[in-house]
Amino acid sequence: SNTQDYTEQTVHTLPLYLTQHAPAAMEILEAVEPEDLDCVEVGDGNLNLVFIVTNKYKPENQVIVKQSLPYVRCVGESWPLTLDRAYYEYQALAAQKAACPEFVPSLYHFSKPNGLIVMEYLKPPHIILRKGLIQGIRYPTMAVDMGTFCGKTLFLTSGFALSTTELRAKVEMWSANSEMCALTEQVVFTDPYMEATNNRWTSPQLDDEKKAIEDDIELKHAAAHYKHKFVGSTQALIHADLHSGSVMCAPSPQATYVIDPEFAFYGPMGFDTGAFVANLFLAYVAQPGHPHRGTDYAEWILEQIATFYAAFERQFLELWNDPTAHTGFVYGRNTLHSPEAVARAQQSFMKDLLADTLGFAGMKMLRRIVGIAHVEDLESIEDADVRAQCEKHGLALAKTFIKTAPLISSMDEAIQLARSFK
Ligand code: ADP
Ligand code: SR1
Ligand code: MG
Ligand code: MG
Ligand code: MG
Repeated sequence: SNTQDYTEQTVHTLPLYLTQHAPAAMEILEAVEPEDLDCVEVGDGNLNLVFIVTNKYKPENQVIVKQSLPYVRCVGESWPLTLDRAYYEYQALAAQKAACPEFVPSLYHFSKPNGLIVMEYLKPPHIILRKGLIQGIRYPTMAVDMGTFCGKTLFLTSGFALSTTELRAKVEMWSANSEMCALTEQVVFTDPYMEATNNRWTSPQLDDEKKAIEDDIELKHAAAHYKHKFVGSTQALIHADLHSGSVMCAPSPQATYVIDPEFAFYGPMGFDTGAFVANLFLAYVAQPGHPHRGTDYAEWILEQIATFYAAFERQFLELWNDPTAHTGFVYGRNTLHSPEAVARAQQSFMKDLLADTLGFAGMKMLRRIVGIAHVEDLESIEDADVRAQCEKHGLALAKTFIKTAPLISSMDEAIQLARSFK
């Protein structure tokens, strides 16, 4: 990507930038002059800058500005990364908003050369779901909302809704987000299975576990299968970073929003459903490190996994059964129309999708325990021995999912495995 026309924004430069280049954002802010605006930088993700911009005179008028840096924020300038990720994030937010408007923030401005997006500010009491889970908050509709989001976005961007020609055009466009895919290929599918300087784990408690991963041919064989599928499958426009840090929720009235789809591309549906359940399973295995929540909060998390997946399947099949939504070539209605044929197609497709979900979930759990980027659910456990116990539980579950996903017959069975591995 081209950094020639790029200016990294600061809290001091952003007011003038918005005044000169982002009229729609200024209209939302109801502001005219740079002096009307206050900015703070609040980014807590691994990659980018995020600013909250406020109209000083009408403090309820606020927007979010997200800007790509020409490198990976949590590593530094030694790991360059394309500014174009903002372009794919903007396009993915627009596509997800079209498929599922209720759970996606509104967009106000985009600059490709500056890698900069202005969008709706999700105000407090909205917080990042991961932080809510760490606080022990129970969200009444979050799991159903996320199932609905995945069901709509994955079905409606896939060959279930598109012709072969339409799908190929989308695949071509999204294939260019390859630098972001390459990052995932490295940090999720490769580095955790070998000696790599980026890897990190609770040491010495997990030293033997890490070595065992590198020596486990069956595990590495299965991991290679999922890497191949990640690279080769073009099922749907996937978010591709759908962890609990990419979801913002308010508790009551409950609201749910999905943010941060900068890794989006045409990939396997199970990578999104798998990422989401992986992060709930990680929150679950972390519970002994957060004892004041009590065991019933751990059970509540497991219930959310079941509720999410049931809502996802319900939404997906509802669209499949609707002739105005199922207009694409996959299991096309021209040849498969008898109730028996449809039932058979639905059963076999959903079985394969469950296996992908669990396999990718295992991959996403394992990388968060021995790879470069960890999760706060586990990192916030200060006692290293307690944390290592939780991480061992997570690794055992992850390895079982990676090696045996096609043999696990339901999400309830996967949840039962999580309970039994304690
Ligand atoms: P990164 O790509 O660096 O992970 P994110 O898009 O996840 O960046 O944003 C980082 C943080 O900024 C989020 O964890 C959240 O706290 C805050 N944030 C991002 N977008 C919004 C938004 N639309 N409304 C409110 N807060 C947001
Ligand atoms: C350098 S790895 C950083 C990670 O953070 C992003 O949100 C993705 O999950 C990526 O793998
Ligand atoms: Mg993020
Ligand atoms: Mg991101
Ligand atoms: Mg992840």
